[in-house]
Formats: sequence, C-alpha cells, structure tokens
Amino acid sequence: MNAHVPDPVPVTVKTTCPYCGVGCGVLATPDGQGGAAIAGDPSHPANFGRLCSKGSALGETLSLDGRLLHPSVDGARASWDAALSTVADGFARIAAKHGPEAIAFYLSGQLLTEDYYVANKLAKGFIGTPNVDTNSRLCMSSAVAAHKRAFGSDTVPGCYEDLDEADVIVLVGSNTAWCHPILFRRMVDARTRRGTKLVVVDPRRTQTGEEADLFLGLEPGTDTALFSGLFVHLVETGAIDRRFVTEHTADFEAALERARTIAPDVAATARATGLAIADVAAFFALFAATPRVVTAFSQGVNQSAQGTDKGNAIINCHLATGRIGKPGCGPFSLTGQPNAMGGREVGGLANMLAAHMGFSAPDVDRVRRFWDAPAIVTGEGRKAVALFEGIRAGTVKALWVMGTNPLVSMPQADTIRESMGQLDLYVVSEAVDDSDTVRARGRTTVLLPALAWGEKDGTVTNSERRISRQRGFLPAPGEARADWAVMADVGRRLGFGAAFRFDGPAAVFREHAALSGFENAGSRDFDLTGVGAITDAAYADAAPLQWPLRDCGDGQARLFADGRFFTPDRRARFVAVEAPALASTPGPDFPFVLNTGRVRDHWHTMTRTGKSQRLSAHRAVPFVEIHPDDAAAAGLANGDLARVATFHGSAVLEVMVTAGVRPGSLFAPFHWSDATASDARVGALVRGVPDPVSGQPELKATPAAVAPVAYRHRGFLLARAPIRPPAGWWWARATVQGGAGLQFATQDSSREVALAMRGLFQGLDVADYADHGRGRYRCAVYDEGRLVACLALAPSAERPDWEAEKAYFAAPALEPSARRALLSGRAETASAGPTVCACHGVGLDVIAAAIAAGAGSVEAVGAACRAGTNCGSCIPEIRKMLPPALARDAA
Ligand SMILES: Nc1nc2c(c(=O)[nH]1)N[C@H]1C(S)=C(S)[C@@H](COP(=O)(O)OP(=O)(O)OC[C@H]3O[C@@H](n4cnc5c(=O)[nH]c(N)nc54)[C@H](O)[C@@H]3O)O[C@H]1N2
Ligand SMILES: Nc1nc2c(c(=O)[nH]1)N[C@H]1C(S)=C(S)[C@@H](COP(=O)(O)OP(=O)(O)OC[C@H]3O[C@@H](n4cnc5c(=O)[nH]c(N)nc54)[C@H](O)[C@@H]3O)O[C@H]1N2
Ligand code: SF4
Ligand SMILES: [Mo]
Repeated sequence: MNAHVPDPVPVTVKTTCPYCGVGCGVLATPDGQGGAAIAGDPSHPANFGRLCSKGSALGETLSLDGRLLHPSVDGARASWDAALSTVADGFARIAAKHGPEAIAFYLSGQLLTEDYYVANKLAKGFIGTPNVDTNSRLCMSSAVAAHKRAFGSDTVPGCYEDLDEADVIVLVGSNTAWCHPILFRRMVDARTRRGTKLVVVDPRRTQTGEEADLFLGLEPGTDTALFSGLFVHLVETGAIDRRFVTEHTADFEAALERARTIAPDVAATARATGLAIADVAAFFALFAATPRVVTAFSQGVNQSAQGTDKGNAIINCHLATGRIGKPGCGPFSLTGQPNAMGGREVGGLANMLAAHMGFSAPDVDRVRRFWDAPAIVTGEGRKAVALFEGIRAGTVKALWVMGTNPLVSMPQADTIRESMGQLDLYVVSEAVDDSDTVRARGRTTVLLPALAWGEKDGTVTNSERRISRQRGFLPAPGEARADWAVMADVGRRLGFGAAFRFDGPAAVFREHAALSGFENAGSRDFDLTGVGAITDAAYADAAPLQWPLRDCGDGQARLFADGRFFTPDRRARFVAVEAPALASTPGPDFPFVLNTGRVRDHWHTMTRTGKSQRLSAHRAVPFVEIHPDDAAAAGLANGDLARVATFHGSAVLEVMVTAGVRPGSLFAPFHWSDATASDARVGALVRGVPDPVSGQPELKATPAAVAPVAYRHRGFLLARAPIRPPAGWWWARATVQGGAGLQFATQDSSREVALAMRGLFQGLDVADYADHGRGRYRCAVYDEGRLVACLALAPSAERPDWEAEKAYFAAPALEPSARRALLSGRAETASAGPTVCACHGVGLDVIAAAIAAGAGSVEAVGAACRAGTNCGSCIPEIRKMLPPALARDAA
C-alpha cells in the first residue's frame, strides 16, 4: 500500500429511512467495508435529526448475509438474460392463450416511486392487465377510499406541523408510540410546549394508550358509533361551522340523520362502544371546545371490514366543524410504509390508473395518449384478496411479486401459500434469499435479486406528501439490480422498447412528474409540474419537497383551506356511514376476538430488523397477549405456550398476560413466519373479510380460541450460525450479538437433547452438566477455546432465561468463572433482564434497579443507566415502570 495516499474521506450521503411512513431523513456514512454509520438528518423536516430504535439500528441490517444475489429459474442459478427471457416469454405466451388479465402484479409500498411507476405503466399500459395491486391494499386502501368519497381525491389535507400546533390530538387505532415513534415524539413535545392533550382510541391499551390524557378502550370495531355520536353532539351543542358546511359541503343532512340512528346521544354512544358515559362525555366536550384538533388514524381504522366508513365517520366531524386545511387541525391518515404514498401517486392500486387518475373515459384517454399505450386498461383490476382468489381459481396464471412477502402478510396466508402451485409462472423480485414467499414454487418459478436500501436510488413520499430521495451509498452486491430497470428490460423484451428507454431513475421521475401535470390545470390534486423538467443533477441533489408543486419553489403544506375540493361541484361530501358490526362474531368454538399488529422493534416479516441483535432483543419470541381473567380461565400463565386457533389456521405462541387487552380479546403480532419460527404464521389465522368499498381486509378481528400446549422442556441455544432445530421442536429464532439465538420447547428427554448436541457439534470440545433425573441439561461448546455454542434445557415451568448467557456469548473471551457459570446457570453478575432500551441495550432489571435506587423520572433513569437517552422509543415503557404519580409529571 502506498503510504502517501490518504484514505478516502468518508462521504456522508443524505437518504431516507426505509421503514415507516414518517419518512425520516438519515445521514449514512459508509465505512468502506459494506457497513455504514447511521445518524438522523438534522435538516430533514420530518425528524430534524431524530431517529427511532429501528432507524438507529439500520447499520446492523446492511450485511450481505441472507441476501439474494443471483437470478434463478426453478431453483437453478440463471443469467439475467435467461431469467428475463423466461419472464417475458412466459408473459407473452400466457397473454396469447388466456388474455393479458391472466397476468398479475403484486407490488409494495416499500418500492421506490420509480419502480412502482414502471411496473404500473408496463402492466396497465402495455401488457394490458388491470390486475396490479399492492400490499397497500392491506394498509391504506380504506383511507384512500374515505378520502375519495369525502374530497373527490385521495388527498391528505394536512402536514406534520399540524401535530406541533394542535391542542388536541386524537389517535384512532394507532399505536403511534411504537409504529410512528418520531411523530409520537413530536406529539409529546407539543404536549410539553403547549399542553396538547392526547386522546387514544384503541381496544388495547398500548404504550400509546399509556401516554394518553384520555384513553378510550372501546369494543373492537365500534369506531363508527363513537364518531357518529360525536357528529351528533357537535351539531347539538352548536359546535359546527355552519358557513363552511353550507358553502363548501354536501349531503350533511343525510349523514347526520344516519348518525342519529347509530348514536343519538352520549349514553347511546357509550352503550354502542362499551365505554363509560363519563369518558365519552369528556371526549365529546374536549373535541367540541377545541378548534385545533387533529384526528390521526391508522390500522385500527383501515384494517377493518368497515374501514372506509370509519374513515368517513372521522372526516364527517372535521367537515362539520370546518377543521380542515388550517394550521393545527384536520383528519390525518398516518401511512405505514415508507412509500405508501408514492404507490398511490403512480396508481399502484388496482382501482387507480396513474397520477391520481381513475377509470373515467377522459382519464383513461389522457393516460393512453401520454404513454402512447397500445393496451391501456379501461377498468379496475382485482384487489389483493380477489387477486389471490383468482390464482386459486385458475384465472390468474402468472404473478410477479415485488417487495412484499404476501405468503406471510396476506390474511388466510396458508391458503394463499397452497395456491402458488397453481401458477404457470411465479416471479419474485426480492432482496433476501429466504422468506416464505421465496420458498414457494409455481410451475415455473423465477427469483430476481433486487437492490436493497442503501443500494437503490430513487424517491419515496411520506405521510405529509413530502417526497424525499433514497440514495445509494453502497455498491450493488452480486448481480442485484434496481427493480425499475428489470421491469424496463422486460418491457423491451415484449417489444415496447420506446416506452421503457429510461437511462436512470431521474428519467422515470421526470416522466411521472410530467404525467401528473399533463392536462391538469388545477383539476387534480397530485401535481408535480414544478419538477417535471428536473435535470439529472438537480434530481441527484434534490432536497425533500412537498406536493402539490405546481410551480418551481415550495410545495403546498395544506390543502382545502379555500374550501374547494376535487369533486365535480368542488364541495366536500359528508358520508352516511353504516352502524358498527363485526364482520364475524365470536361463537362457542371461537370465543375470542384475535387482533393482530406490530411490536416496537420489528418491521413486518423481519427480513431486515431480524438481522439486528439490538432490535431482536426487545421481543424475541412470537407471543399472544391475553387478559388475566381469560388466562386464568384457560389455565394459562405468563410465559406458557398456547395454541391460538381460528377457522383458518393455528399457531403456537408464548403467552403474555396483560390487562392491556380487553377480556375476550387476544393480540398477536404478525412478524414471525416459517423462516423465523416453527409455528407462528399469525397471518394464516386471520380471516380478512374485505371492506365493501375499499376491498381492504379486516385484520384486527377474527374469532379465535386459545388453549395451553404442554411441552416437557423449554430451553435456548446460542450458536455462531443459525442451527436447524430437530423436527418436532417448537422454536423461534432471534439474532443475538455474535450469532444466532433459538428459544425452543421440546418433548425430547434431556438425554436426547444432550445426544443431539453432541451430534451437532462433533469434533468440538463440549463441556456439559446434566441432571437427567430432573430433566436439566446445560452445555457449552468450544472451538480452540472460543465459545461457539451454548444450550440450557429445563422442565417447561422453569423456562431458562438467556440474558446472562447472551452476555457471555457476546464477550470476546471467557474467564474460568464464566465457563463455570455457563454450566451451573448461576451467572456471576445479575442479569440485565429483557431489553427495554434497544439503543443502549439496557434491560428491564437494570431500569428497575435504577428506579429502586431513587430514579424518579424518565430523565433520572436516563442519567442512571442511559436508557431512553438516544432515540426515545422506549420512553413510554420506562414511564410505565415509574410509580404512577411520578410518571405523569415527568415530561
Ligand atoms: N415498529 C413498527 N412500526 C411500523 C411497522 C412495523 O412493522 N413495525 N409497520 C408500518 C406499517 S406498514 C404500518 S401500516 C403502520 C401501522 O401502525 P399502527 O396502525 O399504529 O399499528 P398496528 O399495531 O397494526 O395497529 C394499531 C392499533 O389498532 C388497534 N385496533 C384494533 N382494532 C381496533 C378497532 O376496532 N378500533 C380501533 N380504534 N383500534 C383498533 C390495535 O389494537 C392496535 O393497537 O406501522 C408502521 N410502522
Ligand atoms: N395479520 C396481519 N397482517 C398484516 C398486517 C397486520 O397488521 N396484521 N398489516 C398489513 C400491512 S399494513 C402491511 S404494510 C403488510 C406488510 O407486509 P409485507 O409487505 O409482506 O412485509 P415485509 O416484511 O415488509 O416484506 C417486504 C419484502 O420486500 C423485500 N424488499 C425490501 N426492499 C426491496 C426492494 O427494493 N425491492 C424488492 N424487490 N424487494 C424488497 C424485503 O426483503 C421483504 O421480504 O402486512 C399486512 N399484513
Ligand atoms: S420513525 Fe423510525 S422507522 Fe419511522 S421513518 Fe423515522 S426512524 Fe424510520
Ligand atoms: Mo402497512
């Protein structure tokens, strides 16, 4: 090496977090070895430098372990040329034989806008299939439908500053503290700064609910009654804005009349929602008296068989009070995925065409002319549930899945998985080489490696309509390629070369922006005319920008302040909503209601957060929450294993007893899959009745049963590389520092387990301790003195805890006392307990000790043990541990 050449100065790249719809700006500084230092971007208007636990841990997810690096056809490695010929020839053959509608695309809000645009153009303009849908159907489509019914367009009226400037924030069906943590911190800041009150509406008392000034733990599915009651109350107490209603809206009377039949007064609302009269009255009074109210909602509203009505019931209250488009107020749909909004902009949903245009004759003709499209589709395609039904029924013959893991995340996921074998052609564009979706096979199966975050380059749009750049800062690994480029290649192979001649993502973006402004003149909300001619250089450097952006300069932060909407008469619509009704009610076989959702530190099917040991420490096994009374009646205690079953499937999950769920309800996260656990595909249990307007499936309320599952032994295994557990074991994987962790349960005797360990680690030095009479066994495996694996097994009731062993396993070298402790199970120092603060790896027991030693506030706990001092995502959990009186005072 030439000593005179200095190391290249690391270049920091501004990019955007690939997780939630908050869309935080990230500064990534590559380390030159495939990794990068990650920090929040202080100049980004979504986060001003903050990142939550998931964003902070992005650096731990960049390794190439488990990446899909080469194309393959039917399991055999193939060249790109051969793989794309298989795709293009397959599409041509299937279209010729069965018509283009037999080809379907299932896309994702995790694609970049440029990828999404090319997919939509290829399918809807050139192949001629309307069957393009996306995982946003499971996520946002009820919000889209509610917006369209009320505003005539899919417009989010407000912006994040409204959260800073509101006096009341109502969170409906949103665990914001865990799922949009940086926005939640803005809300908590507003409370500190201006006394903003937080109201949380959720059948489950989440960490968000714990932080609320008023928590409304309503019965599942009864939101339309709550907001109908509120609507009536606003009218009767004279809290409405008559002038706004008269001049800028329509259908007020019909909607009000319906609301009166659902919830005519406070008492009726309380009855319909299962809430206390006093709580309902307090909520109504607060809402009525506060001009600056934001009602933010997410999956407790959208993922419902009545999701669109829930959205409109909320919007009705904002229209009635004229609280829309003004600082500090408005209905606010919190988007889940990093590019949920971008997908809507390009028309990735089956019921949209492109650039917020639909299937009216003028829209279709306009898009046809703009694209010069030979095969423009003229009507809606199949929405996700119907799309997968079409595969089962044999009408859809080819499916291209891109950027999503539907064999885990679709409702009735086992049925979906079985139907893949029906496909003539199954194409999966993926970044990882193992997922339930990657494992499936059609008659012909093509796997295509995609660039992942840090490598890909393009744009995403966050919940407040702000477009930010995701920039690459790492080289493309293996043969992975950008999804847009791959689809453009397929377009060329199908003979549409001229329409797919993009020389980079900037060219795609320009065309997308130009289409948004084409014959628009203010008639459509989505308008990027101001950047329609953006140069490659300007695109490369582009700062975040908000749409609509009709001219150069700044976009528009709020819409509808002028009271003009995008309906034909420019008036907003009140919607008469239906009375609440669960799509499927519990009965004798399935007496519980199963609710599903998310945890703080995992992202969906864990293909990325699962790589981080910090993020895997917060919740390491798949679990089900159950109320103490129900647990007692079912003979279940905390930490037991239980089989949760519905009409559609079952899973074995660890029991978490908590008064946070209502009696009669269960809650399970849907993050685990066959790739990460033996029997925890929660999506397989979910019924998924679609909302009649949006087609979004109900994912929060499936009738279910729960029963104990007895295993003889429980244990854990830590190893340097993942180990395939013996058949018949219940297990869940989690990344730990220095390797892979496995928690398991088995009917095997301790002798059999000891034998299995010796078999697994043949040739290595196995030290062990056995008390087979009592069913106890521990071993530590060394390779030339280095600890490479350790296992502990005990009778189920004892469930060995792995925190101390995880610390030994992470250590570079072990003292003899540590070696003894591994076998005795008696750690030398007190264990930290399960992780609460992911950033600093601080455990529950350490925080409890700090509090016991006198730390009486979140700040004091932070000073004592650093917990909660970085991203702040764990602050609600820390606050919950403080004595209640102190907890409230601590800001
Ligand atoms: N940590 C983390 N953050 C994420 C994600 C992740 O995977 N992990 N995913 C992102 C994505 S794509 C999305 S869509 C968002 C989702 O963000 P959220 O919507 O906040 O998350 P969920 O946990 O799906 O559901 C929210 C709440 O709805 C409640 N709920 C269930 N039924 C009802 C009901 O009938 N009425 C009401 N009012 N509430 C009900 C549930 O109890 C749950 O607490 O999170 C985004 N952020
Ligand atoms: N039971 C239940 N089910 C649910 C939900 C629920 O609350 N309960 N929530 C629903 C919601 S809101 C959502 S958003 C979905 C999410 O569910 P999914 O979209 O199925 O989940 P992810 O794990 O995010 O899958 C994304 C996949 O894309 C890959 N990937 C990442 N980047 C790229 C890229 O640039 N290109 C390509 N080709 N691939 C890439 C990742 O490796 C990963 O495998 O789940 C839905 N399903
Ligand atoms: S809140 Fe967290 S997950 Fe969401 S964009 Fe910001 S850093 Fe990423
Ligand atoms: Mo989502």
